[in-house]
Amino acid sequence: MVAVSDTNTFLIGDHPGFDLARQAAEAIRQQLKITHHDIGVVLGSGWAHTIETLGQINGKVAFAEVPGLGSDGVAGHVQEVTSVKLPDGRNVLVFGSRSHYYARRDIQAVAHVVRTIAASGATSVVLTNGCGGLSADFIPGTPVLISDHINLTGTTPLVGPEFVDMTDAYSRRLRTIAKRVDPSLAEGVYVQFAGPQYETPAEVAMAATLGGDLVGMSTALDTIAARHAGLEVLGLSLVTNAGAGVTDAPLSHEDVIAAGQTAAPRVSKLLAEIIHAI
Ligand code: 8IG
Repeated sequence: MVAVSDTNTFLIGDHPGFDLARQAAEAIRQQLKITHHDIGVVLGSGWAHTIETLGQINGKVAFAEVPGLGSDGVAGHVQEVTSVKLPDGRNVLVFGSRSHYYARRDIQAVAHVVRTIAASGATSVVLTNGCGGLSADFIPGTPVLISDHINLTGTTPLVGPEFVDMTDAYSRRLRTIAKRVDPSLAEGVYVQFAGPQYETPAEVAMAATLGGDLVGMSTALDTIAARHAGLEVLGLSLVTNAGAGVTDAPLSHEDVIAAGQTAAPRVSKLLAEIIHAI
């Protein structure tokens, strides 16, 4: 077990899971010799190539070295944490992938990533994902700013009377900064299903009827945990496929990875510019 140093006063509270997050942050601190990170980033499908454009790499830690970080075994998910120094000197803690609820139905493992980011000292987190698009305008390769979410997973990382306000869950302040960086950036409501199966066309139609623009398997639960941990959230989706039934094409994970690779240069630049501006 890793001792938590007296100087680590981040992520105050006694929620189950905060202790493990403080231990994880301490392990990262000791491995990297970086005492404080300012911003967290979680890279979803299609966003893995961003790290090189962000800044200068301080160091990397394998998930296996960090208490509570498991592997979900999905192709394209990078199992390491990278610390990057921005040109202005701030440190960014970048998770190469996240723990998905579909991996083990372990909701506390899902929340552990953003809690670790909060325990590292960060006050904001940029959550990225690959997702399905519900409108014909959102063709594969389109980045979309998340304006709000609908959580259809039937679960939450919170336990007990933790009445977290979700009114401004996707920070208006951070969205304004992102749109200043790229005024053409679309905004949309992200609908999370538990997965791992993709939706039926009827479920995609339902999500659109409910007011959704995007369908995915990660970010609503991450955002709930992040808001609870006191983080300001910016959500960025990369549409990697049309939602089931939006076009005639069947969905395949290989196509999702290919769409991510095609869009990589543009979204890497976009994400780096947004993080520099935060
Ligand atoms: I990448 O079409 C990706 N993730 N639920 N639906 C859901 N998650 C996704 C999809 C999709 N594409």
